[in-house]
Amino acid sequence: MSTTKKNLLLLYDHPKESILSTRGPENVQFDVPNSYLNDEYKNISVQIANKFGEDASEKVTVNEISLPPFGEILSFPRDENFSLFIPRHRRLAGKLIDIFLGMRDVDELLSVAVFAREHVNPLLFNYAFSVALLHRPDTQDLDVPSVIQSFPDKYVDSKVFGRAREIATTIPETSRVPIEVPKDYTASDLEIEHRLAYFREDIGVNLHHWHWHLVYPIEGPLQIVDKNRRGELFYYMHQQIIARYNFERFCNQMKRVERFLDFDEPIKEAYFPKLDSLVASRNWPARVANQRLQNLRREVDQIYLDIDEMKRWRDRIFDAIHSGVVKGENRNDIILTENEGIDILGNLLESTILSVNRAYYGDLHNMGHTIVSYIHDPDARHLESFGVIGDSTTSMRDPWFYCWHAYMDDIFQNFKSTLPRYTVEQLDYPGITVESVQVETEGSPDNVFETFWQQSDVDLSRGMDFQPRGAILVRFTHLQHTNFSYKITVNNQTTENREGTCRIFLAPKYDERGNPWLFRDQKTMFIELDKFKVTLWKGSNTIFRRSIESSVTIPFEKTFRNVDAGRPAGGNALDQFNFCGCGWPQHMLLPKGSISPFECQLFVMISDYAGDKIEQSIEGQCNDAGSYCGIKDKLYPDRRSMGYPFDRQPRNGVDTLQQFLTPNMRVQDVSIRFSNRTEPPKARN
Ligand code: CUO
Repeated sequence: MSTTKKNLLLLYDHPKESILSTRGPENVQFDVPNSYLNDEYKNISVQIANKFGEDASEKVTVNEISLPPFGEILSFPRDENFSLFIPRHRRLAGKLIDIFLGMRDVDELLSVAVFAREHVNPLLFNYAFSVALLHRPDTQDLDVPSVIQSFPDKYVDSKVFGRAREIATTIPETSRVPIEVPKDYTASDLEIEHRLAYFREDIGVNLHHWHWHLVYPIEGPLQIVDKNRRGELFYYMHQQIIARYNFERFCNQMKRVERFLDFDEPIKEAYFPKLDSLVASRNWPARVANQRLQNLRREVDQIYLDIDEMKRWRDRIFDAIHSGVVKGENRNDIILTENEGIDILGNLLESTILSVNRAYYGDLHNMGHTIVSYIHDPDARHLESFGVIGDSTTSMRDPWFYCWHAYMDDIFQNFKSTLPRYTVEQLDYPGITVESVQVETEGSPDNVFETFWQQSDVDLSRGMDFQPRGAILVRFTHLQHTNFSYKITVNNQTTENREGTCRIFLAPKYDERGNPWLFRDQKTMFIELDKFKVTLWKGSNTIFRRSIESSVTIPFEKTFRNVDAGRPAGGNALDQFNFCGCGWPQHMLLPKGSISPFECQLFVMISDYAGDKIEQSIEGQCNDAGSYCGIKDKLYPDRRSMGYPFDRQPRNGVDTLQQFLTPNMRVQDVSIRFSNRTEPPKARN
């Protein structure tokens, strides 16, 4: 990889500092054209460069090019908070992405990015630059740093930063010990919703959500927004988040999350994030319980939104679902078909620039995030910014996120209920029988999953500005499980070898009253654990699959990594490391379970590969976590509707999971046993 290319990644470090300061472990200094600097620095650039240059090991010359017009991008203040859910912000981001994508080569990109780095709001820069690096053909071999590296303040208790500054200035790097962040710092047990804080505030869960929205932008050049089945994936990925959240709630003796329903009712859920924004130099606003929505009149954000308008959008969307027809921009009818309808609906509800008629169906999902994020200051009279629910990098921390997305999911499920039921022929794989399913966890009885707490360290130093260099570690405590594997025996009674897709899901065995489920309720509780292709030889087959291979997750090291330490030098190991960052964190693959083992049902299905298959080569692509993230720049790797076979109402006569089964499916009772112990950090390799 060229040095220029690697230097692009240094622009992520110390986001508020001028580009003249040194950065990276090698203390690289950029030699920047004077015309690129802020007026304040132009006359003293030599002194500043010399001041930092004493420690610099390498100088990188940035070419002066004729810059494209930045226009209103520069009018967005550098110390404002930034959110993709706010139309003006996402419009500016779209323009900046366009500029970055338009640069002819990496040298030009570096040049324009250095200028932007110096003049553009750091959060806006970070988002647009990350989207550009993920999508430019010449930067595919770069590993976009996770957002926690640049903005740890979005993930770490604000109390930590005072201590971090003290350590950075007084304690030599070799003598530093990690700062421990307590597991429970945002609320007490008096707040019942706090039982779920370990899930909502998990770093990996939030980074997954941030990364998903980077890969699937709402706005920007069409070639990066218009991805294969992106509207459907918006539905499915968020549906799975709700299923996982509900599963965790059951494990904590709580009932399913109550979907948001009434725009006029007070919002019960409170949230006090205890985060400071280092960019805005303000704390993130909190929301007390029982606030009511109010119309937004925020000139500063150019948002004028009436609650009645949101109700009209909702009613039109329901009208479209019930009539099966969406009105296009020219009042033309667009049929919501069995297979593609969900994709149209996903883009329309979210909504993205792919919405078939944004003027009519509006911006329901994004504005839900926004209106609640400003509930404390709807007309900006207090000059306050938005709460964590208003930013895709932090929104999963807020309990109300799940109320809103349960509502979004309910709308999608409403549509799914109108679709034809799967027939036995669409589910069965004649001649293929799943004979047994077993979970093996080392040191445990068969069919028992094991969970516990684990500590892991993250380095904050690159996201901290105006202080001496050197790693500053914080130590988090998060959920973890013992690695396990599935052993599945399958009989192929046909006369030839066959191919299939093995689909593995997990759901609670009982509902919140302790009663067995009706299929129509249980089907939305299934969380996907894995999906992979299998070859079935004639006769008996035994399939082994390890939990770390899951098609849902990215490896543990991707979430808790130090980009420099432990990074392989090259070859296959580097390829493995360079998977894209989108994916559910491996440490959250399983729900927490409970001390007296939590009873679940593991569902395994082998579907006929002829109906699943997508013709494409995914060699060398990020394909680590295709189930929730797709495969970058490729078709979604499964032709069936996302969520198959649980995405439809069951055929007539099927009331229970047992009745739903065809011979190529099997259900195994399993349990998740939680041990309330805390393991020390895994040794870094
Ligand atoms: Cu991911 Cu609402 O879309 O947060």
